Amino acid sequence: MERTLAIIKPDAVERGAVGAIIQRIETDGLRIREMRLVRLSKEDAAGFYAVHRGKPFFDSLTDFMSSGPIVVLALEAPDVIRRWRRMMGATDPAKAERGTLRREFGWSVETNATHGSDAPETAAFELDYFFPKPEIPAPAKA
Ligand code: 3AN
Repeated sequence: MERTLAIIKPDAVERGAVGAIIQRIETDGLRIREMRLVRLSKEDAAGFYAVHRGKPFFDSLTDFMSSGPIVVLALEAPDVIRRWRRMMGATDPAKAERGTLRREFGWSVETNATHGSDAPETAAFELDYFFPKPEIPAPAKA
């Protein structure tokens, strides 16, 4: 069993696509283990996208990711990292295959509706960034 961090980005939340995207997740058999609506500060976005610091699109990307609420989810399923990325499609919605979320809900290479971790190491970092510990603690021993 594997976990990944999925984000419904500000453009998709603004467009009212949260329900449609979550329905796709459930229909595809991915389990939602955690889910929250959050609003990132620019600093939060910079921390999350630290691997992209120094790239030409970093400033604009962190502006965009802090421009409105996002939905963060911990998804669980066998091979979920690859499966969720396949559901999202290519980074550029214009190049994403028909039927993928970015093709359907994305607008540009930056405002591309969804995010998904790209490897087990990044999934571990990204899941911990938003869900550092279980929100509801395990029950105390009786
Ligand atoms: P992916 O999300 O498909 O793994 P990455 O990791 O290359 O793509 O990029 C992370 C995010 O940075 C993308 N989801 C997109 O929002 C933004 N991004 C990537 N490349 C560009 C670009 N050339 N111009 C603007 N934003 C970009």
